[in-house]
Amino acid sequence: MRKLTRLLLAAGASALLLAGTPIAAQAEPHPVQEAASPFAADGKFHIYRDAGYKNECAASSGNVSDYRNLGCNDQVSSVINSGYPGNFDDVWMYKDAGYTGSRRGIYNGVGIIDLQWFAYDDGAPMNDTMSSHKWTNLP
Ligand SMILES: [Ca+2]
Ligand SMILES: [Ca+2]
Repeated sequence: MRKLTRLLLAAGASALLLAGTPIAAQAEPHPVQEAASPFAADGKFHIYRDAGYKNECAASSGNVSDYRNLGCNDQVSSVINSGYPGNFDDVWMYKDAGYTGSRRGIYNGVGIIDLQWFAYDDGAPMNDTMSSHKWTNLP
């Protein structure tokens, strides 16, 4: 039991460490270029119920204000931003419907294979909590 607690604490600490900035490819000197190749641009933000880009729920070229309309509210565990590079090619991911609550940005051309290791900018865990997303231009 003590070991399990320690593991959970470690996971929580990792999530906190990864909070606070828009998500780009990890540990790459040129994140956008490095990340672009695995995901051919199709103009859409892909959300998946499971980690590893499995069990796709939706691929949206527009904003989605409530994931309940997609049938995967509070279920998303991996995402890919394969929008066309250009204006409004980044995405805000929100914990609550209506583009509210905790949020975290993801740059164009980036995928997150497992959200359990990521947190919103305020430190809240991202896995199985997303409820809306909106295209934007991240700084
Ligand atoms: Ca899930
Ligand atoms: Ca939610």
